[in-house]
Amino acid sequence: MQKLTAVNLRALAALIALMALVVMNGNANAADAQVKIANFTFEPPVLTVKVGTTVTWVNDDDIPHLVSEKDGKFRSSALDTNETFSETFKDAGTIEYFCVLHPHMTGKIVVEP
Ligand SMILES: [Cu+2]
Repeated sequence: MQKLTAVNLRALAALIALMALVVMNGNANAADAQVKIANFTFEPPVLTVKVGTTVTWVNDDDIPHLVSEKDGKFRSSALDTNETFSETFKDAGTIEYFCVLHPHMTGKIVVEP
């Protein structure tokens, strides 16, 4: 009886680990992408993602930057060093954005169906 319980517990632990793996993989595939802001540049300058992806910008510079869609459809607050801003893209298309404080800083998100 004790042996059986130990085997069951091991099987259960393996199943939980497997489910956790599936969940983590699912998130990585469906969801998250990152744009780094460093040296007054969005990196990568053009990022291609699938519909439904959440893009997170992170400021690696020592000075504040903003992330604003070119027509203001979304706009972050001023991001200090290591601060982030996220936007989820629900429609396919090309989104152009720039930094309000340094308008020469531009980037694009290409959202594919
Ligand atoms: Cu900037």
